[in-house]
Amino acid sequence: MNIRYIATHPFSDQKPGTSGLRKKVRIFQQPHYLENFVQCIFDTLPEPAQEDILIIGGDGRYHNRQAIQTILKMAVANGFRHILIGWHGLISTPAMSAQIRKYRALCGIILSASHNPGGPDGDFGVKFNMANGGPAPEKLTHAVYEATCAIQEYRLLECDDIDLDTLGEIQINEARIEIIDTVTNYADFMEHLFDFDAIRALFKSGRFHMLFDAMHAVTGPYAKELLQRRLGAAADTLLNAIPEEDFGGGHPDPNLVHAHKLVERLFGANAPDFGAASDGDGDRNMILGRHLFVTPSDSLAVMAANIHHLPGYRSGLAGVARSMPTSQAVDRVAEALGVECYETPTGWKFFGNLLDAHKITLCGEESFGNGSDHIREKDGLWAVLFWLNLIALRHQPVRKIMHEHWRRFGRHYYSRHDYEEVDSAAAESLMTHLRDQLENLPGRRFGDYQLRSCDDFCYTDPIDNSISEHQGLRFLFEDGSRIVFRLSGTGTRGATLRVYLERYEPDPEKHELDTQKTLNPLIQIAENLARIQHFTARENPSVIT
Ligand code: VG1
Ligand code: CO
Repeated sequence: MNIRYIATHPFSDQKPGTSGLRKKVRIFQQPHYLENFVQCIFDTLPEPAQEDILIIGGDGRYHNRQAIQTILKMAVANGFRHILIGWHGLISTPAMSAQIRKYRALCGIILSASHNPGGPDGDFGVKFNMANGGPAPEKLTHAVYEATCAIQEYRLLECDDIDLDTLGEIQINEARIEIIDTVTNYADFMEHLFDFDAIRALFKSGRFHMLFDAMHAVTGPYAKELLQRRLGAAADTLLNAIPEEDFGGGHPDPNLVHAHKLVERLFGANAPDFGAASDGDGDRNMILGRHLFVTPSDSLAVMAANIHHLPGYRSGLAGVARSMPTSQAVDRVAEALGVECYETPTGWKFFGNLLDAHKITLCGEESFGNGSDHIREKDGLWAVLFWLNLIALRHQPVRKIMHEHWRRFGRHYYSRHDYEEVDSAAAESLMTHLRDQLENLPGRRFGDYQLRSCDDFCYTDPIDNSISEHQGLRFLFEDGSRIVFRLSGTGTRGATLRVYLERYEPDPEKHELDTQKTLNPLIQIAENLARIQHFTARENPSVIT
């Protein structure tokens, strides 16, 4: 084998964030940059045995194909003998998780910066997932980071690029490379979880119209197979279903701001019954009813309350989990059902142990992520199918489902205010300013709100007892309202401050209020506590979801 040992030098900025390593494309295009990081992943994993499988794929963004060729050549040089690659280089993050589990692979590498924009001036990223199908735990990402600080050499096989567009097998020296159809695999898998007959009947009735916005990203082919071919949705159901390297110049983040064209259709005249969207790598979802936005936190709660109706989940819930900033709506459902509700730090990697130990069936994050024990990632299209199945079974529109839910459990008004690309030092100062006040604030009154407690969230994993500190500052009020502050770990420029606001409303007469208005007193308290305008020099958030 013609393996080259290439001398390199460490880059100081290869610390993985909330979900893999994310940087500007131009940073990844520097000589040795991608190679260093990938070599450090291989160096941190155990030496691959003959039968160990590696899976590679990405969300189709600019630089995806080239990175796959490089990683493939490095993988063979590092001893992998069986490598699976997504057809056309594409694998959504949830499909990757499903493939790792299906083929019992050792690990997977996903080329994606998720919901961040793509193209030559956009972002690129590398996520790596372990044998359970989930993101590498912190212990491993730390080890990879340490390796990146010392790396001197990486291994690369000298060979031609392979053809990513033809399904089938290729042999490179002793290594077997397979181009696989993850769309068919994933769709087959979904058929076991949901009642496809009921959903087909819903579409066939002719009285139900939906729109799905793939945002020019990876879920297009999956949505086409599932919604149109297998479930019979109308041809005009899919928007932006062809993956593009720059996501059509857009920002593939399924929220009220970036998916605004879809939102306008759902809030306009002759609105369809149901709308949904997913992000760059297909793990996020947004759910819309006619003239209604379902917050991801509410979506999680509705799922928890209804999951036992669905074929794949007849045995009900073992427990649930939510990331700390996610609203407490699901906590109320868990309480009513008598199951445990776990509160974890932000990022899907913290759900892995709970899922593997069968402590939870369902989990979610406020950031448009829901998922279950079917895989170890959040899953955008799974969430869409969940809602379709629910609508089909209950014969109710989204609005009715939500109203009944709120009547039973109360409503958690919820919003996240993001201040993007602010000065990093200023953002750190704001957090320090808040941290310095933590001790003195409990018991203090802010208008109608009395502060019960506040802390810097620290998580002890109940399965392996690992500790994760500084996961966000939370302020809890006597009536159950909350304000949470944290800095994003996925941005690629400056810092992003996230302010999470939540207020509980038990009174059904008050379940149709305007979210921002009803949260306004808390928004003012957040400003008082954190002096956001002073530190960020911004008058308003850049994104409100
Ligand atoms: C964000 C979200 C977090 C999510 C992460 C990865 O992280 O807040 O909930 O798990 O993105 O999602 P941060 O650190 O920027 O807040 V994805 O779809 O980008 O893999
Ligand atoms: Co994503």
